[in-house]
Amino acid sequence: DYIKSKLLEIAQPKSQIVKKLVKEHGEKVIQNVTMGQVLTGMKGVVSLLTCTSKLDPEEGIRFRGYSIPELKNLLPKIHDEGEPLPEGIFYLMLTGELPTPEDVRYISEQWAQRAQGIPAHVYDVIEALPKDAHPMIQFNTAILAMSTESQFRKAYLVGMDKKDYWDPTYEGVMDLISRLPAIAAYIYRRVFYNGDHIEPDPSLDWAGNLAHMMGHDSEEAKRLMRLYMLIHSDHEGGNVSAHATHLVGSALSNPYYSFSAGMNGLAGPLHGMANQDVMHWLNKMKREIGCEDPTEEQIKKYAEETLANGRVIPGYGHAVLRKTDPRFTVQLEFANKYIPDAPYIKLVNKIYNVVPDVLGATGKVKNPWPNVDAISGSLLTSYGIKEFPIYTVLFGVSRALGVLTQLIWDRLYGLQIERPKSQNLRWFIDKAEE
Ligand code: FCX
Repeated sequence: DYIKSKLLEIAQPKSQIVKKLVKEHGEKVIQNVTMGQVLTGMKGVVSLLTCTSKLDPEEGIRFRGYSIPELKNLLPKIHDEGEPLPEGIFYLMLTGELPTPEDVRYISEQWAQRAQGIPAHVYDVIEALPKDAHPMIQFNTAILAMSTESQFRKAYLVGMDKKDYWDPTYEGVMDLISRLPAIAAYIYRRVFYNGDHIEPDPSLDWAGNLAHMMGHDSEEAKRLMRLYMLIHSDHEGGNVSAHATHLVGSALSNPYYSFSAGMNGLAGPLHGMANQDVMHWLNKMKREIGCEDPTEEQIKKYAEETLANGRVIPGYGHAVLRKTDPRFTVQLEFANKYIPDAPYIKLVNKIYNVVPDVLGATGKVKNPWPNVDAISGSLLTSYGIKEFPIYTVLFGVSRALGVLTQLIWDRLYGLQIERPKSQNLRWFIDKAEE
């Protein structure tokens, strides 16, 4: 695997730098932390080393220095008009370098081959769950069930030098990522299409195959899936799914355990589940107002009622971003280009005209702008993927690319177990009085 030798070459000097920083600058104070930050979710506290992507509050995400619009031009595609292949962003996050079309093809082939190794018991475990168990329960159970395959644990038991941890981690990550589309599609067809499953097409790319196995075989649906898989792949290190994966991984838990932890976090309504909740919110609004095409005035009233009832407006707000999420913008551009008249897209536009003012008027919401989830479900629905409960699973398939790449780097850097300090309430009260 030439990617492995390349990765080791790139990583060796970097892991030396990390060791040197710890040794020679370990005492350097890098930040003051306030009581407010600790008691409101540690926002802004620099406490993680993440190399795959970086989030700027104003500009949004950059993957290894490249913004989404830049990557749309720079990453290899199947069709000139189409979207970049997620294999390319994986390569970029892994190596820090832009891939050639050959690199992307190599990863596509690797994943298609590795995907064939899903053990039979994984499907048995899924089948043992009730059909109406939320797809995220089924997805996560399947991920855990696959940890029987972990090369890391086997190598660890045999006895492995610390500096080699990254190698079985890489193998596990490649296997895991390769198998997620088939598992997601299996759950989708099980729950919504009576278990009428579709075989993978090994000639297709990773995201195209996911659309194919879900039964959405048009080139348009594949194109959307490539975009979706690209933009959800990473959001630096502190978001719940990335941080949970990293934290659990710091105990040397194998990639399956670590990723499963991240996916449990993604299933929360303030994180990845928001993409499904947006659709519930929209549809409830249409039902309550009693029409398919509510006016902006009606939407405003409904949004105000949501807040008055002590609920959040899903798809809006962000812990770091302070502007419209570029992941929202790129999806809106896609929708405006290909399906401008789709009723759900019209509704998304209207909500965008109204909700930021409603949230701004509360005086407490730090970011009244839409995030990635405000439109992703409407786009999927408009392309025929109408089963909302699968949306967070799709988010999870994509998120694997970033958080698992970072897990490999955690090993390459030789990062230690994570163990921050906690204090009881008395300690905080005493601090306040100091
Ligand atoms: N609707 C209503 N209230 C909101 C809100 C929203 N969309 N966004 C923030 N607020 C409220 C918070 O609940 C908090 O209220 P409190 O003081 O009574 O506890 C207050 O405004 C300040 O919160 P703020 O600092 O702006 O936001 P946080 O960093 O605490 O939370 C999230 C960020 C994303 C969790 C929050 O904006 C939210 O709940 N949004 C709706 C759910 C959502 O869309 N999540 C997906 C986010 C993301 F893109 C993803 O992970 O997929």
